[in-house]
Amino acid sequence: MKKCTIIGKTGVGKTVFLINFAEYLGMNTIEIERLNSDGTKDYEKINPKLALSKLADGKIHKTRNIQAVTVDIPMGKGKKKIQLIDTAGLIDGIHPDSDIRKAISQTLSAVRESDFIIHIIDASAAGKKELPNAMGVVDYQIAQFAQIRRGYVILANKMDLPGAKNGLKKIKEELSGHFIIPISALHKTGFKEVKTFVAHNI
Ligand SMILES: Nc1nc2c(ncn2[C@@H]2O[C@H](COP(=O)(O)OP(=O)(O)O)[C@@H](O)[C@H]2O)c(=O)[nH]1
Ligand SMILES: [Mg+2]
Repeated sequence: MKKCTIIGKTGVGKTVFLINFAEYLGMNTIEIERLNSDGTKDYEKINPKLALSKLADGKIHKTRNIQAVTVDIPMGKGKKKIQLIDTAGLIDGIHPDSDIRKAISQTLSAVRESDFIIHIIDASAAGKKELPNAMGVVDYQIAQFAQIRRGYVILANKMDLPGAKNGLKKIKEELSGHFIIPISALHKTGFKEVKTFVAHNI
C-alpha cells in the first residue's frame, strides 16, 4: 500500500485535513492506527465527527504519535488504497520533552518512507509573517529539499480566514515550481483538486 505523509508546523490543520479528507473520500468510520513510542500499535474505529473532537483541538503537539488512516482514492474506473499518515509538527531546535523529540524523529522517518508528501501551510499566518517564520524553518528546508522529488504537494490551508489570499500569493512567489493547492480543511474546499493530484501522482 502506498504511503502518503502529511507534514507541516503544529496548528496548520494537519489533523483536521486528515479526518475531513477521509470523510470526503467516503469513509463513514475512520480506522486510526497509532504508533506508540515503544513501537507497539493501537487501533481505534471512530466516526469522523468524534475523531475531530478527540484529535484536533488546536492544542500544541496533540498529535504526539503518528496516526494513520487508510482511504480509497478513486483512480480511473477503480480505486486504490492509500495510507494517510498524520504527524507531529516539526519544530525548530531540540525540544526539551523527550516524547516530543521521539514524535519528531518518527515524523522524519515517515517522510523518508513515504511515496507522497502533503505539506500543509497556514496561508492566513503566511499573510502576516515572513514565510520561513510562518512555515517554520525546518519545514521551509523540507520544502526546498522536496523540490527534487516527485510526489510532493503544498496545501495552502485556512483560505476561509482573512489575510489568507495575501498569504497564498506570498507562498506562490516564494515556493514557485511547486504545485500549490488552496484549501480550507475545516470547510472542505479544494478537496477535489487534492484528490485529483494525489491520484495522478502516486
Ligand atoms: N479557520 C480555519 N481553521 C482551521 C482550518 N483547518 C484547521 N483549523 C483550525 O486550526 C487548529 C489546528 O488544527 P489541527 O488540525 O489540530 O492542526 P495540526 O496541529 O496541524 O494537526 C484547530 O483549531 C482547527 O480547527 C481551516 O481550514 N480554517
Ligand atoms: Mg495534529
